[in-house]
Amino acid sequence: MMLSPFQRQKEELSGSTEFRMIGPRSSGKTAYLAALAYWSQVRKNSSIESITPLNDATQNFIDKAENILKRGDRVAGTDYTDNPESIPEYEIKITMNAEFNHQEFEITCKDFAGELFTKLQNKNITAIETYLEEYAQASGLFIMLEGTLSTQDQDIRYAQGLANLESALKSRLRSKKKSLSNYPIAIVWSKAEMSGMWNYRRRIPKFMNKKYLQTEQLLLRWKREWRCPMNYFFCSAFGVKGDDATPNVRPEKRPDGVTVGVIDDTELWQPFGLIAPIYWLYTGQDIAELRDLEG
Ligand SMILES: Nc1nc2c(ncn2[C@@H]2O[C@H](COP(=O)(O)OP(=O)(O)OP(=O)(O)O)[C@@H](O)[C@H]2O)c(=O)[nH]1
Ligand SMILES: [Mg+2]
Repeated sequence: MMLSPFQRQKEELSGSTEFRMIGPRSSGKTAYLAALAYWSQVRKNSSIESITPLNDATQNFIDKAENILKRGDRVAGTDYTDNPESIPEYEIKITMNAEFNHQEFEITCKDFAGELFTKLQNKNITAIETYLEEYAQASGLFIMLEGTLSTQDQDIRYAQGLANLESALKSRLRSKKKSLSNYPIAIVWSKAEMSGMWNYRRRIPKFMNKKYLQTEQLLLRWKREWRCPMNYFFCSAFGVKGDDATPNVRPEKRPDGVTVGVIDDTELWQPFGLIAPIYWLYTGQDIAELRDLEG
């Protein structure tokens, strides 16, 4: 039987995967990557044994991540550029723990600005041609959506942006003769430690149906039409404090007056659901345990 790269057997797990992320402004993309890159240096008993940066850009990013995650600094919004080729590519080697037979795999991704999603929502497609090209070349897509602001308005804007993304990507994949059904898409809802999400962490379809109906319907149509692997995840870069499920977050006012969240108690920092979507994008395997684990 021929296996697509997406359906690797556990024993065959080696090599690399290159995915691209997209998500609205402030959905938590940079914080997610920072937590992913830095977590294994803090705690050794997660699903990850080690994370190794494979280039200088990744090492620099990890050094910055340390300030956010150890000192509770604010995450800076990512600046938009017209030329995604100028954005550093993060290359990370992930080594899983003994329970996962110390499996190793490499991922490559870039931290794009949320402004890109705004342009998609406004159907400003010509401005983002080079980005779309990168998405079409990648082996999978990581869509990050913030789950805490579940207004009808936000739901509609997500659905609009995703509808425009779907049609723009479809034509590019087709013109590259790439099969739509071989393009896995992970939908990752961020900030899942917050009330309104935490209780749904094992019932994500229910969460989407209740709080993001338009988005859910759009994604179901997308999956049906492409016949592609699509899976939903919850994650939190900040996590909860201890066992009482209190979100480990403190509101802080930025100089411009906007209130943002920073990690409250960095000693108790314990993110969750970071690896599950990447592991799935790479192997096609959805491991329940990884969804719950910090790493
Ligand atoms: N509560 C909570 N807040 C988070 C989490 N991750 C990120 N944030 C906050 O969400 C805000 C935006 O996070 P970023 O990581 O900068 O979001 P982004 O998607 O990179 O945003 P752009 O670069 O503007 O596209 C910041 O105030 C973060 O502190 C999380 O897991 N939980
Ligand atoms: Mg960012």
